[in-house]
Amino acid sequence: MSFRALLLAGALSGAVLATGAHAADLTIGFSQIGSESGWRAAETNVSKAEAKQRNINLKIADAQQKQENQIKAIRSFIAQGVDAIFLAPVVATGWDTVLKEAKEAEIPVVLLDRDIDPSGKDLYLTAVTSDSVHEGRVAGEWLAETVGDKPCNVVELQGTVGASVATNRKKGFEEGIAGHADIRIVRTQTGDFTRAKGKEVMESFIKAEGGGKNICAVYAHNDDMMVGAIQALKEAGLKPGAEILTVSIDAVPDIFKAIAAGEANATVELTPNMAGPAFDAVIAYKASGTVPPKWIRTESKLYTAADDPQGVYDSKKDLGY
Ligand code: GZL
Repeated sequence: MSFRALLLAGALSGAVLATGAHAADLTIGFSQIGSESGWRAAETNVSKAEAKQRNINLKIADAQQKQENQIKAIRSFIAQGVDAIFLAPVVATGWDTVLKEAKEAEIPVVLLDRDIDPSGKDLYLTAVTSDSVHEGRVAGEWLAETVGDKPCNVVELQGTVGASVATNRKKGFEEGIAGHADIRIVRTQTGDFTRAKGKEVMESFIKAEGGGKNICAVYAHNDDMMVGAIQALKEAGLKPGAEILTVSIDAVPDIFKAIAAGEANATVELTPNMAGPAFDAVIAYKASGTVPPKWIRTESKLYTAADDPQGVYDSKKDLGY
């Protein structure tokens, strides 16, 4: 029985609340998007490790990137009477009804790695995410600094349509290249954050852009789509990382392997450990009513070939990506 269920059953006196919830009594339901990318797999693996460290009973539901599966999972967690719900929202809209049900059941919700529309601000306790506009801006500024005043046609692989991070990374990148009129996004399409789709869309960009000779740079909203794009570029006889610049986001091991091989140029790091800060916020909230800030922001860092890519690859390769 979860801590909350025991409480409801009256089996726990107010004294426990005064002394605070013990993490070991907490059961948390995590509505995870899926396993669409190496970063997502790492987030899931790190969440399990962080829960184990805190003796938290973590129940993870994989939605295979479908919002309706996430909504079903949230309803199931509510019916089970979990102590808190983690939600990595695949898209930013369509959550009000089910999050209102969680609120009515007095089950706190924490968003992980993506946001929901501001109208839902009162429906969750806190959001543990990066600043995805900033990530896009860092990527755009790196490209602007790298190409200087030369003209540069960019093709963009967007993340999942409607995902907060896709909207924001696009916005940030455009801010980063603003003021450089000769850097232009000439093609943009979603690759849904996956390697396979990233490769497929890149193949279509190559065909549409004169066999690729008009392409100066590729910007991908995550490294997995970039790894797919690199494969497509190489199969077309092109030289990613050399004649075609690449910049993407996540800092997964395989992008460092590509940078070390001279086949990619830059990535912006996103920590897979969103669950650790989320667990700590829930424990403090349950134990002493401490209300966390509405946004717990994780850091971002640009990596290029100057940052020992092989060493970074070696340090990341066993972290569950
Ligand atoms: C970003 C996260 C994104 C990753 C992708 O916070 O939501 O989802 O960048 C993943 O790899 O699919």
